[in-house]
Amino acid sequence: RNYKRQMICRRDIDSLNVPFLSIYQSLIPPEEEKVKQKQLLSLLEKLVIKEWPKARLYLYGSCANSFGVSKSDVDVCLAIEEAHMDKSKIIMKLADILQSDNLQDVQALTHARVPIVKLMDPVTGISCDICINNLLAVVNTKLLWDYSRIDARLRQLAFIIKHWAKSRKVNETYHGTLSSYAYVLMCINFLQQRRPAILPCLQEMNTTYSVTVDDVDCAFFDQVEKLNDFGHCNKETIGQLVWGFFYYWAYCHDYTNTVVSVRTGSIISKREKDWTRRIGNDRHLICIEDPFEISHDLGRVVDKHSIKVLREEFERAANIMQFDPNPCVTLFEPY
Ligand code: 3AT
Ligand code: MG
Repeated sequence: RNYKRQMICRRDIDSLNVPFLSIYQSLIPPEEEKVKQKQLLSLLEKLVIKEWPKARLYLYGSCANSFGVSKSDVDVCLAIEEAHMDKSKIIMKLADILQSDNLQDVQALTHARVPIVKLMDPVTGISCDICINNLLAVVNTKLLWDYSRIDARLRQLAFIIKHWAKSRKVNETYHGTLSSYAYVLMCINFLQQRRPAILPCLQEMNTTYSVTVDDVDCAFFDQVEKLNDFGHCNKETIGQLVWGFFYYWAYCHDYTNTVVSVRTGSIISKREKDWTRRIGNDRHLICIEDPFEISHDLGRVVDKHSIKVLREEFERAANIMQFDPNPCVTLFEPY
């Protein structure tokens, strides 16, 4: 590993820009998908408001944070003040309301960790999950969306990393690997760390957007149209960044002592968060701090076995980026 720590990027790295960008282009959802999502959302709004006039629906997750590939499921949050009703009652009621319309496969999953209603809209062919009052996810969706508008390289990098993670089956939280949300945060932090930086730290700038959700203060700078030349001094290309990302996670990241923190735009120590030992099921083997719920480690799903799998995949990817004659194919070979 010491030898590899000094690895310099291959000389023909920029020959990978065109193929990486064409993979990125091929993953972007076509405009008609957005139109269909809006259509489905207005249908759902119409049905929900009949029952709960003050309720509101929000899109969140990859259909709204700009990191969604074509044909992703749509994540919807129902914001509702029904103090007397618990979440599973609302879920059952909501499923009833939707069932009676033309929607298909409506299922109420009341016992899931996050209770949801699942459904399929036969008109648009879109599958959709609706959760209740998960407003922190709506706010973290906005943060990701705002970051994506600062420098085009974030979206390119995150699409490539998510595509790699899905192909290599390391994007499965139920098997102890990381969520898409965690990978996007890793990409944002990686670009905050470049010198010169490609992304700023929006939560450390003056506040232009602020909400309090579930007692958590969420505040950041959101006038990102003023930042669209932020990364211009850094000329790194997508090939170099993909190489750098995998090289960092394979050979440079200090898994024992550090935490990736988008909130501070830096790498912070596990000690200051008291994440140095296992508490309950939180093992903290790879630490990615949630930008708002800062006691929340998105790496907590990772266990003794899956950390090994994950690190071997980072090393495999780094070695392919360095030595393989055709990285744009080999990187994504199905596991
Ligand atoms: P896919 O394209 O569907 O893979 P996604 O962006 O929809 O990616 P996830 O399915 O991982 O991402 O999660 C959906 C959203 O839920 C993303 C984020 O706003 C929120 N979210 C996910 N995991 C967490 C978490 N552990 N803490 C807080 N919010 C989360
Ligand atoms: Mg999703």
